Amino acid sequence: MTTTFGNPGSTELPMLAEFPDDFRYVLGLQEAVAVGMADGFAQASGKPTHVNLHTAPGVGNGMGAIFNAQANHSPVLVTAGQQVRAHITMQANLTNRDATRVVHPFVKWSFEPPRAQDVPQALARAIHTASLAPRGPAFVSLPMDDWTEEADPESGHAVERTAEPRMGPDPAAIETLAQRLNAASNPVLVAGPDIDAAGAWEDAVALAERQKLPVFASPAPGGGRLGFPEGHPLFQGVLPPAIGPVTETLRGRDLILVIGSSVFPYYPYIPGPLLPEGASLVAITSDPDEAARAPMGDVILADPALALRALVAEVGEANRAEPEPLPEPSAGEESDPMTPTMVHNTLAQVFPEDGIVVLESPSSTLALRNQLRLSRPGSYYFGAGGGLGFGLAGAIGVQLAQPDRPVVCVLGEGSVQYAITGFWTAAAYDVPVTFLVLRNEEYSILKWFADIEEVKGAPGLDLPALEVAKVADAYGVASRQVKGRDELHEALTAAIGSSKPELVEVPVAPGMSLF
Ligand SMILES: Cc1ncc(C[n+]2csc(CCOP(=O)(O)OP(=O)(O)O)c2C)c(N)n1
Repeated sequence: MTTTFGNPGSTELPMLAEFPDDFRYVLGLQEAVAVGMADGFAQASGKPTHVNLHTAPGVGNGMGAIFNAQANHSPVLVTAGQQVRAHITMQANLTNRDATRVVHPFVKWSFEPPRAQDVPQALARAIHTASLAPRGPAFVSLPMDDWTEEADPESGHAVERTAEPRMGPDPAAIETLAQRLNAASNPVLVAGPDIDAAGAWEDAVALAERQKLPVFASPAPGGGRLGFPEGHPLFQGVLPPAIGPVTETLRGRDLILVIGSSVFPYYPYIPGPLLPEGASLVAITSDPDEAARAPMGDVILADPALALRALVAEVGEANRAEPEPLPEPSAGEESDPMTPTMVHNTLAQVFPEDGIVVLESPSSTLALRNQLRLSRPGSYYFGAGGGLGFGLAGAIGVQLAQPDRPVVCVLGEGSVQYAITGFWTAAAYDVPVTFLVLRNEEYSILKWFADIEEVKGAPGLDLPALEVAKVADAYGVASRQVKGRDELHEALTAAIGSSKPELVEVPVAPGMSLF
């Protein structure tokens, strides 16, 4: 861990004193951005990542992003400065009162060391906690006078130990599952985000091909990463996110195998039976909480990669008919302004083989997935928690962790606002993300939800004249406003090829785009 994201205050300065030359500090101008960058970096590097926040108000600003990091299963070590120990009991100014309680529901562990000498061990424990399944943020509050104390000479043991995170499945459970798969007449695989995090793409493909399984991606709102190549002939699309429609989509299946996903990240509430008639469900997850809270189905608790490898070794070649592949994506009708579908179709034409998408354009999520059909591991990051702000900030972290792969961050102009100061960090640190902003002058997805929820007359859903390109320019990110397919094609090609962060803003027709 040699990269620290953060926003400093007086309570953090002692920690940053004599900052080592072989570490790098990446400044976020607001804590939600610092945490979002750390989240993206942690996911794209696969390594625990440090973010340092300013005592109570800084932690408060970061909370939405800590919530997102938890939903993303992102191994983030969150530290925050604290008043000097002699000041805490009298609650002097800037004391982080109940420091460990505030973040509690959004982290796996929150702690303030009882003695200065315990700081190294507390940090080591937090890093291991964040890195073990299910991965997620851990928090340590650090009184600012601890940094001048001598560490316990024995603390090196705590810091140097390793904890191998992968747990294998029960072989008997895998054998039973293999028998169920072999015996099923119409099984299906639902691939979730933790397949990507576990590095298990090839294993998921091997299982699907061997068993001729049609594959769906787990529902988009909670599917922060892709668990299966979306251009593969067995890929059948993204499951809808609500109870009734999931069951409708899976009707006729007798065995539903879910790997690396909660069952399921439902939203909105559209009731219905949890399973189609005659179907049973088995989920494989490394998260005991996901295992416990699933409303139906059996669970095997294990690392998705190890479980998939064990299963592939156990199942036979199936003799089933392969499903029809999805039809080729169509760009749809020309219009002025363009549809989001046409925008993503244009992006697909210029999108590099090794490109990465970080997505936060709520009303065009499914259109982007369908048009790009990303088919390489580690190519897609989406805020699984649903809190806006992950996209812009996370993209900067992803690009810093993957400097050799071009990152395209696709944003709605509303979503941009939750992490807008991230533009400064991208410019100041020369992080060459391409930002593509879809400008529809409204919160399109909320209008769509209003229809579903039969809400009429809700205020606050329009965004007239929100000048993202001009604001990004002011932060130092070179920006262009383009219109139509040719201009967009040309601007995206230039921005993706550039070694600097650049932004392309394009007006789009409002409304939900599903394809
Ligand atoms: C932190 C946070 N606040 C509010 C919301 C509610 N919300 C969900 S989508 C959305 C609108 C996003 O607008 P925009 O990025 O322009 O995308 P569009 O819906 O137009 O595609 C809002 C406000 C949220 N998800 N997260």
